[in-house]
Amino acid sequence: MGLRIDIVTIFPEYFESPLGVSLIGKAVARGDIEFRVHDLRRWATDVHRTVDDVPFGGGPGMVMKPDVWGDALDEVIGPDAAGARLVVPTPSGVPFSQDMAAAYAAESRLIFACGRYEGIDGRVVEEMRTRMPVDEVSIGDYVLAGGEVAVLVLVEAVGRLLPGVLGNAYSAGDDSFGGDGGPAGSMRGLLEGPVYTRPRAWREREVPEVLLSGNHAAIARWRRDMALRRTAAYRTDLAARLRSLDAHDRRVLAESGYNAEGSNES
Ligand code: JBE
Repeated sequence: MGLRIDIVTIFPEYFESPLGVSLIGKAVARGDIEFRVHDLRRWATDVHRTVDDVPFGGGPGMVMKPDVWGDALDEVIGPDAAGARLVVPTPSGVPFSQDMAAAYAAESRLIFACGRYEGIDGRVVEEMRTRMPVDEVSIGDYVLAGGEVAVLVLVEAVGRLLPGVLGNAYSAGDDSFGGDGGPAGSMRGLLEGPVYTRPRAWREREVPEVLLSGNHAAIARWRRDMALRRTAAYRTDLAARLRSLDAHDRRVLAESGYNAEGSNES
């Protein structure tokens, strides 16, 4: 049982503290996740430990060499690729999502390949796809210097969904994107609204009265309204995809300046 994660990178030291602390560190200590971090340069063949070369066709930057990556992945994967999935973070990948995090948390073996420079020679993914499922995934529309930070993002999103990782399993289900929201109505697809803790009054600001009322239905309704308002204001793309909205939901969205045509007048 548990999830085995291999990471291939030219910066193995990058992963030392993040994988050792907090929720992921505890999951490792418990044996729910096992990490193996591999230095790609181990598979370089020249004295300079070269892992990149100039791009065919010209252009800026360097491309990571297929021979080095191929040998690295062959050895890391081993003779039996069954049950393994290769994940390659790249800004040109499919957008990573909470649903993908949940699917990865149900896998037994993930191999992350961290590219640097302009990326990895395209034949590597082609070749590996003949042996196992390969996902090219993006964590967002911005360009990082390499896949290492993206892997940390993916690992944290997956790691917190592993059975037994979160102290309170229900709190994973209430999150923006992930949750089914429980019996008071689905929050799925909505951004979470604001949350509050003690003290009740802080710098003249009071916590919303409804949250102190003990009226659980009213609290659930208020939370959903705040979530609808935030989604309308910040994420018209998510608002457009909402299903099973009732008349009240629609009014809250409309009052927040959202209209079903997808523009936001506020
Ligand atoms: O999103 N990503 O996975 C990336 C990987 C490498 C560089 N930039 C990214 N955005």
